[in-house]
Amino acid sequence: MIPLDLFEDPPPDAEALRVPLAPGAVLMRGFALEGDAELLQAIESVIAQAPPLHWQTPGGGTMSVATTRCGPVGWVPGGPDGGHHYAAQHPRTGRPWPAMPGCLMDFALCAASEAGYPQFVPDSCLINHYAPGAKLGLHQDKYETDLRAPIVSLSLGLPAVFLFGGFQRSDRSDRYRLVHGDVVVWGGTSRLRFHGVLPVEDGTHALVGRRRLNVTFRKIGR
Ligand code: MD3
Ligand code: FE
Repeated sequence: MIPLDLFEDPPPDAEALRVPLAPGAVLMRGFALEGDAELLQAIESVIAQAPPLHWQTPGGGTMSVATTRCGPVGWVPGGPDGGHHYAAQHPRTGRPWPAMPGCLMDFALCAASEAGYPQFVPDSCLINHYAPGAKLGLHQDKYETDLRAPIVSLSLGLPAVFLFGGFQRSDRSDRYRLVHGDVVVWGGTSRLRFHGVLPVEDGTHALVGRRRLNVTFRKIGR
């Protein structure tokens, strides 16, 4: 008899799945795989109540990424110099932003703890919807009041190439491929680095379909 376990995958090596990107920033490959269906269902419930919108950029353009959000603090894209601005309601439905589903909050707390930020409690959750071809230009996220709080990001669906630049727009960028289930926690000095996403290649993901979803959990603190 050949022992059956010869045919099983080797146990995933947690250290190999944990990739330090910069001081304070860690990529946890596949961290969200186990609960992906439940997370997706929670995201779908937010999208159903508050459909993603193509917000205006400060330069008068329209973002190719469509964004919606949930949680108590209503920050949305398109503020001055590429940041975010406050919107109390969804501009089309006129309703306040949906509450953050419990499983999304639990996930954010768990990911932050795992990355070394056990105190983190998000008050805002931004959901970016990428159709094939959608991209996000290089920008900084600096509208949160407490820049010591990290940002937790969750990627689902189609893969994307993430650009991780320096502290100046003109600095060269490192590239990382983010795939379904990858989680990155951005803390420390990495919080103020420029970053963006290259146009998403066309394809279909078995669970999520023809799109990429990126969810960021933030502590805006206002
Ligand atoms: C690095 N979203 O919503 S998530 C954004 O894939 C945003 O949709 C991207 O950038 C996306 O603002 C990237 C990862 C991320 C989020 C915030 C960061 C990386 C970051 C803040 C500082 C440094
Ligand atoms: Fe960003």
